[in-house]
Amino acid sequence: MYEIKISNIRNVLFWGPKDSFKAEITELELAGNFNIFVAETSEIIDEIMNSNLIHLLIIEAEKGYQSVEKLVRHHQHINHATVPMLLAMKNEMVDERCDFFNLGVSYFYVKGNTYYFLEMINRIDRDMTFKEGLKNMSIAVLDDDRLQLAIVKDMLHRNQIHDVDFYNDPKSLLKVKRRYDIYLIDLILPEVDGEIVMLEMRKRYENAVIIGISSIEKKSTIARVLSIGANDYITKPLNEQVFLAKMYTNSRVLMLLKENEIKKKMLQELAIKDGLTNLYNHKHIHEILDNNVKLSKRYGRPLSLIMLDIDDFKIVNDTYGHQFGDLVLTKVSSIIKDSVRNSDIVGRYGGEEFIIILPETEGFDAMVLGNRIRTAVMEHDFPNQIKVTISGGVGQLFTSGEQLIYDADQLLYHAKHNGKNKIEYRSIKQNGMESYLTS
Ligand code: GH3
Ligand code: MG
Ligand code: MG
Repeated sequence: MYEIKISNIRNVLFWGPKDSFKAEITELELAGNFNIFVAETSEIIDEIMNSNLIHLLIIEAEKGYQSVEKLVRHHQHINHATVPMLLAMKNEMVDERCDFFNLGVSYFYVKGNTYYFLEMINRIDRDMTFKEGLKNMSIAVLDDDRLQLAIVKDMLHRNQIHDVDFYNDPKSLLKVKRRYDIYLIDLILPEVDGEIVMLEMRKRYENAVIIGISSIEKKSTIARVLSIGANDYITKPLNEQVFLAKMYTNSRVLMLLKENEIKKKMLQELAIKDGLTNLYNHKHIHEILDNNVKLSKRYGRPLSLIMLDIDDFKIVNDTYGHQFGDLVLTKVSSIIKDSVRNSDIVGRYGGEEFIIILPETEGFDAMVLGNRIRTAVMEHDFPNQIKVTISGGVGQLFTSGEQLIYDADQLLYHAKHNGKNKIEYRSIKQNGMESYLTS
């Protein structure tokens, strides 16, 4: 059975005798999730469309071109023009298709094969997703002919595409800082050639959709425009159907690219972050530390590091369960995150061990911050008033990242041996004597 995956189409209106759509109605009922309406005469179409938000209109071609035209014009007039229309034909009707298409009927199927019918429904639904996506895209239109700009403006607005800026000279578009998703660029312009503008936009924005518009139909011109990096070419005078079809196809590529970008970012995040706490993982913390050590040495700026470890966490787990332990880990993470500045970097170094990298921070100030975090954890009431404490060691950069981690780790070890719930820091006095500051 054909699997139907729908996210936009719910309310379907058939226009024609109910009997002639028997097979289609049965298929949609079987697929579930559709509300089906049938208008046997054109008079009740208005009534149904006014009281229900119709997502798809299926038309019986037997009604004939003239009555379909009458209906479409009427609906364009009362603003239902954006509802996609699917024409049910007895045979391929190759000659008539073009006329219907120009009228605004974009989809066709030959009756008798329910597989193709359902495939068509899926395709229309997918197109609707792209059309929705297009509504959120930003578009720049460049044309020196104001009448042409008005025509494009009309077409876009009629199709609910509103984030559009119009430019009538190339220099103003070249000057603008805003990055658009789609550029519609006329070829023949005063002063700067449209092709130069396209080249420049392609250079600036690798993934933008660039469409050349011109009355020139010469194949060599079209080939050149495409070869300099335009995604497509549309000839004037613009035909709304063709224009929109090209906008949809090209924006679809952009949407897929954007989707891929998001997926790539998610994968990159996954590689550097810890799944439970969303803090940076061990490996990434080392990378960040290396960079910060380099920067700190180059500019002679201080760099400190705090290593924190939850006290008796094994007992917490053993007494209240692993799930509760996880909750403690996430809460302690957020307490740490909330206590530091944006420029500080927090990572989960191991099981219940955290590292905070503090650029531009002296050891003493790091110790003060460590203590603030220690107090916040100590004072926090976990569920059932359970209390948890942490210990920590503070290191300041003298020689290398390894030294910084080693010192912080040693001092953490001290803090544990000195009774836990402590932050330790070793200050080096001016006379070279070392002393421990414990809190
Ligand atoms: P100390 O005060 O000396 O630090 O003692 P401790 O019990 O905190 O330290 P120990 O290293 O003996 O035990 C750490 C425990 O942390 C053991 C381990 O099962 C637990 N742990 C590590 N990762 C996780 C985790 O992701 N979730 C939970 N719930 N527990 C974890
Ligand atoms: Mg511990
Ligand atoms: Mg530990």
